[in-house]
Amino acid sequence: SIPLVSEKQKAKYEQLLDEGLFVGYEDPIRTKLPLDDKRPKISLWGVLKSMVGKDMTKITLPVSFNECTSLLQRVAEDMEYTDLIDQAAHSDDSALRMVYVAGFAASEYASTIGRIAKPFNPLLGETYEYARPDKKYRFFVEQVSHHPPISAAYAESPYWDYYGESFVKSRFMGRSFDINPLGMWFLNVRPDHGVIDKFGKKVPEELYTWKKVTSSVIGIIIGNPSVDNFGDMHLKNHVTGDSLILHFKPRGWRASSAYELKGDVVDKNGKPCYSIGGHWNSKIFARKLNPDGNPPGEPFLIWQAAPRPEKMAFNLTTFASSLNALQPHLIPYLPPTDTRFRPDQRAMEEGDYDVAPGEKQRVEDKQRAAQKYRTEKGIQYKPHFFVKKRHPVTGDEYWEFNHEYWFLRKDKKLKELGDIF
Ligand code: CLR
Repeated sequence: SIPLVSEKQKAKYEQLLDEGLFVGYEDPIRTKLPLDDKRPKISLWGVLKSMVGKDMTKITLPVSFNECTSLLQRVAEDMEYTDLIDQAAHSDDSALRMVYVAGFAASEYASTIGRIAKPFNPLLGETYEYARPDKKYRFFVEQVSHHPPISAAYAESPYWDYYGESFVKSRFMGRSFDINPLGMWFLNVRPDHGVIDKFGKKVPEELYTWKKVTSSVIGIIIGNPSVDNFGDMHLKNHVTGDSLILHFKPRGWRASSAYELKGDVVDKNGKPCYSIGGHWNSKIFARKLNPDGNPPGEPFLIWQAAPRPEKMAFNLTTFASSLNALQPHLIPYLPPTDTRFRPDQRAMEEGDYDVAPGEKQRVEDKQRAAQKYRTEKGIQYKPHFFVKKRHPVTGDEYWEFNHEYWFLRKDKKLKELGDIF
């Protein structure tokens, strides 16, 4: 496994171990769902054609359009390729770190291929945790708002902290179903040998930010729906001043331009340092640029999508298939609000398509009743583990994690968290 080099990395790892990073994750990682996917095939267009202009929260679809993941777990899917940000921490050149950070930011889109299904909309107060002792990270996400639906997440490892909000605006445009992420994502990287900031001072940590690009379901009318991801992702290193605009090309008519992305990392003076190019569904490469007129370096591979085994239920990736496993060692530590306990989603995973809709109705009614109760009593809802604040460096609004979750969890004190299912 990868060594811990800097004092900051060692201190962070000690803290994670102290807070029980490995506890509960002793069981083997699940690699596929227990059952095949036996949903009836229904035409998406047939169901959607009367819903032009509506957003996802207003569209009620038969459960057979759901996949048995929740939007909280879709956020956790960002964790599939954290090796890239570990790699960033092991690089001494800040522009090269940006290359790996960009690879990480783009890598999450590979898993959107073939997933034309609606994840479960999390209930207010629903939580989801996922830790990987083998990769030294842990992840936590909480549904902090219902109208509009907002999930706040915080992931950490000795080498980095990754946090932000998933807040998407969606609209069915008639031909396409567009999903626009509004939230900002933040990444602190702790490089092995520190950072020289833009003023020439040595500091232990750097901060990156970016927003996710637009996702869109296209080909609905022709009956061959697929997911495209497009737009400009603006990545910024606030400590060194490096930046990158990563351009995701819209698929267009020619299949040849599908999945393409490219962009140049520039330093604080605007000098190009690395060029990035590739396809977000398969491979991304980078090459070093020499602005002095010397020829650029040879392209090298920075990321490759994990193989997608055929016949995976709901077309999930191997990684996504691991997320909802209710592993025996984990159960005593989980709060009752964890997605793994959500009955409608569990029914779906187990192929009980008759049970799932009724359970979905029941938990949603329960959520409405709780909201009604709060309104009558004049109680303001407060998320358990996040507070909305202004970011000290960027000034953006963000959700600050209060870190209590892992402390409580270690002593199995999360059992009273809430009865939402
Ligand atoms: C994209 C990456 C973001 C988080 C995120 C949020 C919402 C997800 C979206 C991702 C992928 C596409 C998505 C969407 C919600 C609904 C939509 C799953 C993961 C699907 C494809 C819509 C299906 C159409 C229905 C009408 C059946 O970081």
